[in-house]
Amino acid sequence: MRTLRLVLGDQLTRELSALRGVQPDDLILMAEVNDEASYVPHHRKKITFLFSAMRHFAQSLREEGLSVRYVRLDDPGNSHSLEGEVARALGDEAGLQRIVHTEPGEYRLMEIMREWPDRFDVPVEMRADDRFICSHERFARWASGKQRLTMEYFYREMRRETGLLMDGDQPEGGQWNYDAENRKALPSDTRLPRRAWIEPDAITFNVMALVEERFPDGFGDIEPFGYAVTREGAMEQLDWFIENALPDFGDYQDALKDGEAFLYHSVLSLYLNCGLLDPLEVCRKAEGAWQDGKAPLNAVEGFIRQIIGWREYVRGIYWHFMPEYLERNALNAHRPLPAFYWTAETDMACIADVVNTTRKHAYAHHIQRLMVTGNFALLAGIDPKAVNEWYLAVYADAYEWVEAPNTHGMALYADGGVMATKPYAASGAYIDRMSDHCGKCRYEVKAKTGEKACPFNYLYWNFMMENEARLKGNRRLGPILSNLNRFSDARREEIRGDANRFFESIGIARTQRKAS
Ligand code: FAD
Ligand code: DLZ
Repeated sequence: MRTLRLVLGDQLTRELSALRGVQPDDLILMAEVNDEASYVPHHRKKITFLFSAMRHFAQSLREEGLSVRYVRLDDPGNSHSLEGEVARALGDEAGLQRIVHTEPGEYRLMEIMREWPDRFDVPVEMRADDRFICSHERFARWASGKQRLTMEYFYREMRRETGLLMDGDQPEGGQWNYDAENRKALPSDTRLPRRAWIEPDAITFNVMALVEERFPDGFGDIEPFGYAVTREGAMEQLDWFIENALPDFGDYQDALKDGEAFLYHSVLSLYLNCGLLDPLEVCRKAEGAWQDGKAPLNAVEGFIRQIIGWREYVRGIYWHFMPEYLERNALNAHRPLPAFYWTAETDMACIADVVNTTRKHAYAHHIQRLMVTGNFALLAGIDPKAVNEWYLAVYADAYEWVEAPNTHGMALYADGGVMATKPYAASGAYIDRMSDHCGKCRYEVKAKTGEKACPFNYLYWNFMMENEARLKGNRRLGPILSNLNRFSDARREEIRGDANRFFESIGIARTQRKAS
């Protein structure tokens, strides 16, 4: 039966369920469309990366002798929606008798695709996305009847099921989790490994020109471009990481350093999320490095936990709780996103550094996302919808299934505690301990209030004051709220005054956090 097989931009693997059983006379459809390229104002490097990876993947399928209909963004006749392109392919190509595709990674597209059996005159088969270790059914089984969906327990089940770092039914080394060893600040004389970036080829240069022409005012630098856009390139990046950065990944996982975007992080999420790398193969390579004595257990366990633990868990949370999940706003946060999330024009050195990194690379590492821009948005009470849109737009690895639980749940606590047992709120002292930003900042991290004080300091207490009633039942915040309880009215007034003046100065005082 001649089949139309749709492959999305984040489904670039020959192992994709939609390609299983593909025949030479089938037609594989891939399409660059405005609906996908513009549903948030994507970073221009993200679009460049994905279009180039799509074009390379299409080329590899053709080299295999398969037939591919590849629609470019500037092709005349492009309908600019995935549904429109499926309809056009069915109209233009004779003899297509069914449609096969793999479920999408975002709820908004799932809603559209669920309607396809009624939209098209041929049968439509939507297959599960089995690039993940944990299926939707498996996650639902795990979650069923639990009061708290604790990542650590989910992770242990994934360890048992994959056999990764297992010695029989016990964890290698006797512990499941070595996080306590993984919280070191970076010594000032550290020589970071030099990344081996990949030179753009002709396909990537063409895409760069297209993106420049179509998105002239879009956010983010297109050049220099050094990301891999093929499976082979992504494998090289994986090998580089295992050899050069994995051994120190654990120790400095939480560190921040001014001007250094990557430290010992893998920079593999963009490849994992679009299909160029497979999560299990990545974990097995890391495990192999430990077995060969090339990387310590705290590093390898920490790295594997991010992938078979956090990555699988957030996907489970997303599909388990959508669509209601993103409607939640547990802390009733309504201030608009400050302009400096796009411009980097702020005197807060830590935020300027993360936004600059983001603009350059469409990348920031986890602690930058969580404890700098995420923490600021939490403390300042920024509307979760605006924050989610920003994170979904600016990172090359961002798709809603992974972005939303991390942002909405972990960083903003907007889900009311599904992901985190308490808000990840931190004052300037945390950033000072984990980074060298504060020494370069015009604000004083040791000052708690006043014009020179680090805004994270008074915003921290202002956040606790604004949410005192909402959070008072949270036992993990007990000591902090008891401390707040002892603040005099004058001290509270001073903090509130500093916070309001600061909100005024960055142009976000108009919409206040609404009373609970
Ligand atoms: P490493 O630090 O080297 O970690 C290894 C791998 O583990 C990553 O490649 C990634 O696949 C996985 N991983 C690590 N942490 C997480 C996590 N919390 N959730 C899911 N996977 C994880 N990750 C995305 O892939 N896409 C996003 O859109 C995204 N948005 C985020 C938004 C916020 C507010 C926060 C706090 C985190 C977000 N993350 C997101 C998770 C994490 O920050 C990135 O996966 C990580 O920074 C990617 O860089 P890396 O490949 O160097 O990761
Ligand atoms: C992110 C993205 C972009 C920028 N452009 C396209 C595109 O033109 N065509 C396409 O098939 N996919 C694109 N994507 C990825 C999709 O947005 C992604 O498949 C969905 O968000 C589901 O995860």
